[in-house]
Amino acid sequence: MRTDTPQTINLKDYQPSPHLVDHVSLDFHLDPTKTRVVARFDMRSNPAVSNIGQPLVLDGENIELKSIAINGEPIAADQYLVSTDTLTIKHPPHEPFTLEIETVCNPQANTALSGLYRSSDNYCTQCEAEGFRRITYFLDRPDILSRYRVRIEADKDQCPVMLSNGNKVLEGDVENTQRHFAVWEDPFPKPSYLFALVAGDLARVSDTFTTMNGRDVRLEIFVEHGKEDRCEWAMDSLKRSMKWDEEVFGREYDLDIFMIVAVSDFNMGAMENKGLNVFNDKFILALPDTATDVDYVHIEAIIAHEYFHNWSGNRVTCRDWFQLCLKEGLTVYRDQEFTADVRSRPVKRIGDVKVLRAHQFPEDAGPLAHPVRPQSYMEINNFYTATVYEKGAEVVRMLATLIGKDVFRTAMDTYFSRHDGEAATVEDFVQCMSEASGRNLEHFMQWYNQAGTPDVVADGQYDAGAKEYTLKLSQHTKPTPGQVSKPPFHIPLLLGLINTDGQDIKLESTPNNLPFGNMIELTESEQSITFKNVSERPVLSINRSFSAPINLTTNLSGKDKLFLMAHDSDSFNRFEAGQEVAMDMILSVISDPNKTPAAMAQYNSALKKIINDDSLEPAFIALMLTVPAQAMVAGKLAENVDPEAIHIAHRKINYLIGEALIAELKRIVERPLPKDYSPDAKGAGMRALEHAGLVLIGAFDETAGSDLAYAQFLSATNMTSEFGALSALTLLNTKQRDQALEAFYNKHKSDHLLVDKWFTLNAQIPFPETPDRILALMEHEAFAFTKPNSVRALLGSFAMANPVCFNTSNGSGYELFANALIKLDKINPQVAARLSSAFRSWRMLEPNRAGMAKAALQKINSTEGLSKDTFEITERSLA
Ligand code: B3K
Ligand code: ZN
Repeated sequence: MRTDTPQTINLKDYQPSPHLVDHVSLDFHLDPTKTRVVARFDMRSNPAVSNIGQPLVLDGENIELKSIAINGEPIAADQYLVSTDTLTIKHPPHEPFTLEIETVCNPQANTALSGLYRSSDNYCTQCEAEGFRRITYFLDRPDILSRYRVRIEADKDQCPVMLSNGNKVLEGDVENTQRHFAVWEDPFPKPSYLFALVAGDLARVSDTFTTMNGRDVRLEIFVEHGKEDRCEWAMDSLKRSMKWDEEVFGREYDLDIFMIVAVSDFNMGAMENKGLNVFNDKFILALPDTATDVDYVHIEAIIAHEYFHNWSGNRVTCRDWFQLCLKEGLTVYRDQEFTADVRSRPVKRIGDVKVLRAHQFPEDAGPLAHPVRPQSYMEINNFYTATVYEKGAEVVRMLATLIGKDVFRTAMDTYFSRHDGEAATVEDFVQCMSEASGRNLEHFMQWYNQAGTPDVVADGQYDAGAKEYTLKLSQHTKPTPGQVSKPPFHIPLLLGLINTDGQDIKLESTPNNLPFGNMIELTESEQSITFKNVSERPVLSINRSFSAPINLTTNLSGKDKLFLMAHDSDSFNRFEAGQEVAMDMILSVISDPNKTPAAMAQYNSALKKIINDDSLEPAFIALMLTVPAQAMVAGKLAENVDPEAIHIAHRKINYLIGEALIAELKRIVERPLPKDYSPDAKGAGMRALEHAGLVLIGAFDETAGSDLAYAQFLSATNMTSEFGALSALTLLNTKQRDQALEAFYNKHKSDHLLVDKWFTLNAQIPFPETPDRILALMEHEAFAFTKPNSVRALLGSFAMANPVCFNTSNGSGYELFANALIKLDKINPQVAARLSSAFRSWRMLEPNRAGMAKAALQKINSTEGLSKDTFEITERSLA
C-alpha cells in the first residue's frame, strides 16, 4: 500500500501566477544520455497579482540542476531549494530580471515518452500536459505565455535535421567539431505545452499552400527515410484542412512554415505543437497496400484536428487544465464537421455517436465519470478522456444546434478575435455564444459541470378526436462520483412526426411554436408539448441527428421502430431505430436463448429492403447491417452482466440475419469492387459493406464464410480488403484463419505498422485459447512495453475489443492484463493508466467475474511504487 497519497488539484483553487515569463531562450546540446539545456527566462511580476515578492516556484521533474543565475550572477545555495518536483527561488527580484538555469536530462532513458525522448534514434519532445518540466525548470502551466527562441546543437551525422517551433532564423557549423546548430524563433506567444523539438536523420516531403490572403506557406512532412511515398494522403489532407478552416471558420494560417513529424513511439495520436505537429506515424503513413480505409479516414481527421488547434488551442489557449475541453471538445467538433463536409454527413454522425457510446457512455456510467470540465484531478494526463473530447464536442454541437449555425459562426469569430493570444476559460467561450444569440446560457453550463448521461423518457399520445399529439418528456440523471443529486439539463431535442406515408408532418404546437425548425428545449424534469391539427396517428422521431448525448426511452412499439427503420427522413434515426430493434432482440435471446425473437422476421425483411435500395450509400447500408456491439449490450443491462451470454446472443442474432439474407449477402460479397483503389467515401463504403457481408455470412455458415473470406484475403489488392477479410476470419474457428494470420505476418513482418495490425487481429479472436495466445505474443520480438503502439494493439485490443475473452470466467484474462499493466507502469505510466481504465465497468459484472476483476484492480492498486497516473485510475475505479 502506498504511504504518499498523491496531491489532488482543484479547479476552485486556481490562482494566477505571481510571476510572468515574457521570453524564453533555450539552448540544447543534444546527446543521447546527457542532453544539456541552458535556459534563459525574461521574467517579471504579474501586475494582476497584488502580493508581490512571493517566492518563485518552478516545476521540474527528472532533471539535474547544474547552475542557476539571476541577471547573470550565480545565486547562493541558501537562496534556492530543490525538491523532487520543484525549484524554489526564495527571494526573486521585484523588478524584471533574467533567470538562467542549466540542467541535464537523459532522453535515452526516458521511456515515459513525456519531455525529451528518443524514438528510433531521433530526438523528439512531448510536452502536453506537463512534459516541459522534464526538459527545464519552468512555470509549466498553460496561462504562462512566452515568446521562444531555441538553439539546437547536435552531431551533424546523427541529426542532419533539427527543428523547433516557428521560423528557422540561423544555422551553421560549430567550429572545430562534428556538430552543427540551428536557431528557431516563434513570434507567437505560447504556453510551454506547445513547445517542440525534433532532431534526427529524417526524410522531408515538401509542398506549399497559398492562404486566402495570398501568403505562401511551406508545408513539410518529416518521416523515416524510405517512407516518403507514404505521405501523399497526409499532405493532401493538410491542404484540404487549411482550405476548409478558411472557408468554414475564416481561420488563416499564421506562420510561413507548417511542419509535421512522424515518429514511431508516441503516447497518443498526435500533438499540435505550434508550427511543428508531432504525429504517431500510424496517423501519417499510408499507401493503398499498407493502410486501410479506416486508417485513411483517421489520418485525414487527425491531420485536420491538429491543424485546427492552431486557432482553437494555440492562438486561443486554456487558462488551466480544467478548461481542457475548451480546446479539445471544440477542436473535435471542428474536425467532425470537416469530415462530415468532405465525406458523408449522415455516415459521419452515426460513426461519431457509435464512438461516443462505446467510450464515453460507459465512462459516464462508471466510477471514472467526471464532468466535461472536471473539478479535480491528481494527474491531468488521466483527463484526456472520451468525456472531455467526445462529450465536449457534443456540448459544442448542442450550442450550435440551440443558437443556429450562422449565429454560432458569429460567436466563434468573436471568441477568436476577443481571446487571441490569451488563455481563456469555458465561461469566456459560452459568453461569446450568449452575446451572439442574445440568450441566457447559464442553465446550459450544467453540461460542463455535471457528469452523467441523462435518461430521457418520451411518451407520446395521439388523441384522434382532438387531432392532437401530446408528448410528455422527462429527464433524470443518475448519481456519479461526488455528484449525488442532479438538477435537470438544458437539452435540445430535434424531432419530427411522421405520417403513414412516411412523410414529416408540419408541426404546430402549444405552448409555443418550435424555434429553429423542429426543436424542443427540454429544461425541466418534466415537460409536455401538444401538437395541433395532426390528422392521423403519427410516429415520433425524436433526438434526430442525436441532437443531445442522452439515453432515450420512448413508448414507440416494435412496429413503430421498424417503420422508422424503413422511413425516417433523418438517417441517424433510421439507423437508431434498427439498433433498438436489434438490441431488444439480443436482450430477449439473453433471457431466453432457445427462442427466436418475435421481431426477427420483420427486421430481416426491413434489412433486405435496405440492402436492395440503390439510393442508399453503401457505408450507410453497412452500418444498418451491424447490430449493437457487445459492450453496448452490457451497458444496457447495467448489472449482473455475463459477457459470455451476451456473446452467444450476439452470435445468434448475427446467425439469424445471415441465414435470412444469405443470398443478398453473397451478392454483396461477390460483386466486383472498384478496380483502382481510392480512399474516398464511395469506395470505402463499398468495401465496408463487403466486410459487413463477410461477417454475417461467417456467422451463419462458418465453412462458407471461412472459404469466402480466405479467398478474398488471398486475392485482395489493397490493405482494406486484405485486413477486412482477415478480420472476418478471426471471428471463425477454422484452419484458414491461422493460415491467413501466418501468411499476413510473413508478408508484412518488416513493417511495424502492419505487425501492429497483426497483433490486433490476434487479440480479437473470440475463442478460449486467446489469453494464452496473448501471453505468447507478449514474448514476440515485435512487442515491447516501450512501444505504445504494440502495447495498444495487443493488450488494448484484447481488453477493449474482445469482451468474451478478457472477461473469461476463469479470470485468466484479468490476470494476464493486470500483470502486464504492472510491468508497463514502470516503463510508461501514461499508457498504463489509460489501459487500466479497461476495468472501469467491473461493478456491472456478475458476482464471480466482478470479484476477480476487483482482485486484479486491487493487485495493481497496491503495487509498490505504482505511478500516480495508474494509482489515480485504480483508486477511483475501486472507490
Ligand atoms: N493535445 C494532444 C493530446 C495531448 C495528450 C497529453 N497526455 C493531442 C490532441 O488532442 O490534439
Ligand atoms: Zn486535440
